[in-house]
Amino acid sequence: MAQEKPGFFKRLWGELIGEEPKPTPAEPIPAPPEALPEALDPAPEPVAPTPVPAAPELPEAEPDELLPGPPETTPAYVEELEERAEAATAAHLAEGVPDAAPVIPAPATAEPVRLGWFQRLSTGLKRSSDQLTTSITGVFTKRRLDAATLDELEDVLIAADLGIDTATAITDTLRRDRFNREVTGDDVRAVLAGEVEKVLAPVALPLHIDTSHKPFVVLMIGVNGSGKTTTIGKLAQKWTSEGRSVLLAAGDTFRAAAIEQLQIWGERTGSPVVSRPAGSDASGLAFDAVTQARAEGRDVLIIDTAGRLQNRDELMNELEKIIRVIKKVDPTAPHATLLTLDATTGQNALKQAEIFGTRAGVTGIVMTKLDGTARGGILVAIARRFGLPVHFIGVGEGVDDLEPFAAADFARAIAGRE
Ligand SMILES: Nc1nc2c(ncn2[C@@H]2O[C@H](COP(=O)(O)OP(=O)(O)OP(=O)(O)O)[C@@H](O)[C@H]2O)c(=O)[nH]1
Ligand SMILES: [Mg+2]
Repeated sequence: MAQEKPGFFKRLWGELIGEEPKPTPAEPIPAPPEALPEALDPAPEPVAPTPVPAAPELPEAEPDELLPGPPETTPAYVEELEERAEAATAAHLAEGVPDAAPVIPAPATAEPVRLGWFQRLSTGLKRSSDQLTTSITGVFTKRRLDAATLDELEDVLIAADLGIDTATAITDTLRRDRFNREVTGDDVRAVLAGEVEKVLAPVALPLHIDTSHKPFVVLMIGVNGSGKTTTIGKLAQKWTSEGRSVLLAAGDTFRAAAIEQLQIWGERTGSPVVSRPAGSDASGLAFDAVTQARAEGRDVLIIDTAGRLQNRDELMNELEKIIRVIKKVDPTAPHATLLTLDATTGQNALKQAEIFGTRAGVTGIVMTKLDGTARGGILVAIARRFGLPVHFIGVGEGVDDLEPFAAADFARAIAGRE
């Protein structure tokens, strides 16, 4: 496997350790959809696009200004993100700015050699693990384990987004077993890997498709640019290649480019796409999609949604409405509500998991972009805090860059133990 493609472990590891982040090809933050009127009770009807209000005079945002900023976790960053989203909305409404063309990565088949899973994981996590292991080595070069060293280590682990509980568990284990003895960076990494695996093992659960539901309805949710649509493409590829019949629903009805983006994934994976013109009601689209998937006897329906910041109440209301309307066709649906979390977001991902979890009943997590971040440790903090199943991780933009989540691999990758 070591001779295969420098794979997931390598990429994940590379990101976890300390190299300069390579810029993730990012899309402009899309304008958030307007809250749509509750128009679907009892039966959903197509809803006319929301009238465009007179927009305030805002400077037209340059595409670059709309790119997600550096992954910071401060309230200022979140505020900035909101401001950008609002500016994008205003510019869109005021100028009728055409949607940016969706960034669709080239099919992964262009890649001549496919790397093994563990290699890809470790490469992806390299930045996170480099950062951690370099710091650990700095702390533990020829030192006896004393209270000051343990404090320093705790700081390193917290800075790596692992969360205070996990950081404390690691330092407690070392204090108990190794206090006043000489300890190497390797010893510490072994304890780190063990502790991380302990936290992640209970949440590393495959996404089971219950075939008694036809269709098994998957709703994809998350903040802007977190990887929802790309993950849908990857899942469609995976499930169609397993022989399942998949229908996709372009539930991000706000942007024409979002619909087009899903249609391209549909073509690429041989999955038909249910869509409506941009500006249509997302709930109505979801209703139609479930009805159509049921009539066609589809195995799986995957519904895309517009990106929304978790603190935008009206957008979270819209999400609740989509779920209510889906239940009108099948009261047991959605059968999986997957939250995509962008690993580069850092601590804000905790808030996203909390609020999307409460408002939309998240059943599982897909963590994306673990190939481009030094903040992979956040997955450990999320697992410990919420205990939500982690089904998959995204380690690239290609159609095959989605892997079932494996706790031991992730733990080895983040601790730099190849
Ligand atoms: N490196 C990397 N990039 C990814 C991954 N998943 C998604 N992306 C990229 O992230 C960007 C946003 O992905 P989308 O799938 O459009 O995200 P989204 O959540 O649908 O975005 P909105 O619909 O705008 O809310 C695209 O450039 C993707 O190619 C991943 O696992 N790794
Ligand atoms: Mg999308």
